Amino acid sequence: MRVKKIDHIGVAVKSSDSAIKFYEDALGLKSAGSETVEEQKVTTVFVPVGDSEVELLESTSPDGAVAKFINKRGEGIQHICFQVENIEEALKELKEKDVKLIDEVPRKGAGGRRIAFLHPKATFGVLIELSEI
Ligand code: CMX
Repeated sequence: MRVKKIDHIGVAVKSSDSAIKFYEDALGLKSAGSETVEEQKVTTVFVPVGDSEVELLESTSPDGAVAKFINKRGEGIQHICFQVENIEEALKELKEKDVKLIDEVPRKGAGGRRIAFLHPKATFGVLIELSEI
């Protein structure tokens, strides 16, 4: 598999409106609009930063993964996303290497991208997302 770059860093927030204000007013960045991904019970706001992005994540439901994360750990970095050349090939290779996967087949993420998560228990406590553009 080939990891091309850090695509984005996902940050779990209680209110994306408040968080956007900080990124725009304090840091001078510009958000690229929001999108709700119903399947993941989350509203995402991407904030481009150079060649990478910050993804603000607000849960749409108290039982969503992001709401559960905030309840347990508070707001903060929820995942790191690596952009890969070929997501099926990457998942196949990781499975062969016995890496615990959350998604054995890609699912649909924000922007219609194909994504898959690796389990944080297998990745030294960091939820890793793979994404293929
Ligand atoms: N980073 C690191 N560790 C995490 C974590 C995260 N984001 N989320 C959960 N964990 C840890 C928990 O702390 C817990 O550890 P302990 O057993 O030591 O207490 C363990 O993983 C299991 O967590 P849980 O709360 O008991 O179980 P969940 O039902 O919340 O499942 C997970 C956890 C990772 C499998 C689930 O959140 C998941 O499938 N995540 C992938 C999807 C996702 O996060 N989508 C949101 C992002 C949307 C996007 O970018 O498009």
